[in-house]
Amino acid sequence: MPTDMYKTQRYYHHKDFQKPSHFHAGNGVVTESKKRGSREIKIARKVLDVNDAMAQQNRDMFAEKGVFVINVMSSPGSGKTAILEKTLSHITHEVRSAVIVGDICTSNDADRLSGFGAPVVQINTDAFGGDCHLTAHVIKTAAGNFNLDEFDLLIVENLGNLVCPAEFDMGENLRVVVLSVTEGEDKPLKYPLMFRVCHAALLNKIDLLPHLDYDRETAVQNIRKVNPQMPIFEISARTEEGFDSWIEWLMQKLHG
Ligand SMILES: Nc1nc2c(ncn2[C@@H]2O[C@H](COP(=O)(O)OP(=O)(O)O)[C@@H](O)[C@H]2O)c(=O)[nH]1
Ligand SMILES: [Mg+2]
Repeated sequence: MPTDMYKTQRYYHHKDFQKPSHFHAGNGVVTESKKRGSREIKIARKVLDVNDAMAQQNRDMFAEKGVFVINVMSSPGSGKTAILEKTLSHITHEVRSAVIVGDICTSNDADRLSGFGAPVVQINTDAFGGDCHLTAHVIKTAAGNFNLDEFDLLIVENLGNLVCPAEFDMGENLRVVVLSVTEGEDKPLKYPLMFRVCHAALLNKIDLLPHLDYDRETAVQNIRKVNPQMPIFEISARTEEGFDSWIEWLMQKLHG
């Protein structure tokens, strides 16, 4: 796992500088929250280092239990939940799966993802300050709702955001970014860290292409500029076009 990637390439998270409640990942380790200038960077580094340590604990725990963890990230509305609905319907007959889904408010996504043969835990970050990403600490707590011995795959739908979730390792094995064709071709260049830390990109909503002024080649090239080797799957969660390749790749990663 390229955990050092997080240390060298991430940006410092805006709310870590401003809001004491955002230090939940620090679990009491961080005591100063309102410093200015370079001191702030020191504090943020400490928070991120604490998160990395907890992520490693999660990784060890998941490995011991034989659970493969994927972290699905994107901006709001690009189709994470829709893709996971279809993905679960393809795999749960053969892969014992569980889901953790994060949102600031509501259990809408948990409701949508229930009924596909995988138990779902919804996290609402509103309860601890409205954080715009999940952390290793939160995942550890949420995973405590499952008997991990009973599962082979844990899917995490992160909060809708192309920035902050990329900075927080949670101990996952695989990170997947979803980019829908309605978002424009330039997003990989605008939010490069997300595309750098992920292992695959899903270009979703290709059923809409006939209605859009969207340059597929440019979108793929922009992803390649940031992450030359990354597999890119062009899919539609509506029609399931492209799902065979995506599911096959996911199963290879799971069993490989
Ligand atoms: N046409 C089309 N709509 C989609 C597709 N995937 C998702 N949507 C729609 O996009 C909206 C946002 O999807 P959702 O799964 O909630 O996105 P999330 O916020 O990333 O979880 C919903 O209205 C979905 O029905 C797709 O492949 N094609
Ligand atoms: Mg969703």
